[in-house]
Amino acid sequence: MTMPSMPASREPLLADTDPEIAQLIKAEERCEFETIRLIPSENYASRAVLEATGSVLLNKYSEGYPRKRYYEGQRQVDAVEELARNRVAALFGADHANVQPYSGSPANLAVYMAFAKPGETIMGLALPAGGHLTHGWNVSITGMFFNSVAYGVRRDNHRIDYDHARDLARQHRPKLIWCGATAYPRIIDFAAFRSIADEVGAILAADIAHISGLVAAGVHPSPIGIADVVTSTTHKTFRGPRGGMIMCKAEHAKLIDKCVFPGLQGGPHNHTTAGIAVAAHEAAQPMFKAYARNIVANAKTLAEALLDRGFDLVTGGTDNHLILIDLTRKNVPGKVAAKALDRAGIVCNYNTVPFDPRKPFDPSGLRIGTPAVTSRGMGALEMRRIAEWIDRVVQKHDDEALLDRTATEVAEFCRSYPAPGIAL
Ligand code: DSN
Repeated sequence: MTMPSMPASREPLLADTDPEIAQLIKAEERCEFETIRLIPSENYASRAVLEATGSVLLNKYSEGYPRKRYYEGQRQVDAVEELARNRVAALFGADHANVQPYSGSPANLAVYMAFAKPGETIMGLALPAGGHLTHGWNVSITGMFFNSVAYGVRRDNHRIDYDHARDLARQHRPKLIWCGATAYPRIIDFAAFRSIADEVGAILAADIAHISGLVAAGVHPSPIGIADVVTSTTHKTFRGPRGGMIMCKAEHAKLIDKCVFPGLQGGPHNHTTAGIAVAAHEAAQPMFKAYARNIVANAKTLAEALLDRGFDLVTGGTDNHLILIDLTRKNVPGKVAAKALDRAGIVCNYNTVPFDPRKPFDPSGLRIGTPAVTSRGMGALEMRRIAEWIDRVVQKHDDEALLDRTATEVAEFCRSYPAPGIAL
């Protein structure tokens, strides 16, 4: 059957064409509005970012890079991508930015492709210590195709063990060293990793997916100018669309570009590129600096309020957007607590803690963070209230009536805080 063409203004809306999907999207909007979202890698993209990401740019194929494409009709797309990469490079002070990676994992794979051959040695922070899968963990392709050596955190304070990382580097002489984390609440000492990499002649890659918004705002030290290459997702503290980006020194620009396309990917997702451009523009505004400062201030207040309530925190607190709660002494498994909190309208994820005696699918910890709640304008008072709810739910995790009552209170509370991008 051929579809009759009609003016867009008369095309049926999603709710008419596919009510099932429309209803699910509405339900997700409501859920994101009426819950306290504490997953540290999540956020609320602005309406402007959503608009750019949901645009007709997704209709266009653009293999290649601005002014060097394999398809015609690129006037707009070239301009969009140039704006995106120039804004990202200017924001972070990088020589070069590539904004085409589909997300963080493909961005990291491009770095492997650029600097290491299969079978060669690479080094990264172990997953159970807070590292990312793609930093060489054994279940990831990066741990299968490369000889991966993992450094960890210290037993006494759960902070990155830079001395051990240096010893391992001396012993194994990796081609590539990753720094950066996915569940680490402290500042990362990029200069320490630079000195380790220099000692063994390795390329240093910093994955700042979790903290790129904080780095852009100057709230976390920047690895630009220290690491050879810096990767990030674009949807966490950076508050853009789901995507990836790579920044590097000028000397590596051509190689990185070649590894992203044609090395790993086909056509870039131009609608995402536009969303990244908008997010970079937003992140360059003074308001964003204040936002990033508030993320960290909120995390510190929330951490203190949890400590006051007898929670153990990995490393004893936080310097960034993220808190890792060790529930061992509370005698509640992380998964049980996360599920009870979800039921009560507080969304977080269960997580391993360093040297966790429990299994990854049933670990001892909870990972929480403040980027999304800070996007809603919540501050110190609200963080204390959230700590009170967490405490209550963890203590009485099997009290169904209490969980329901808390969910109602949380939904009522959330109504006072507008969520970027959501108009109910
Ligand atoms: N899934 C992301 C996170 O939650 O940290 C990392 O890839």
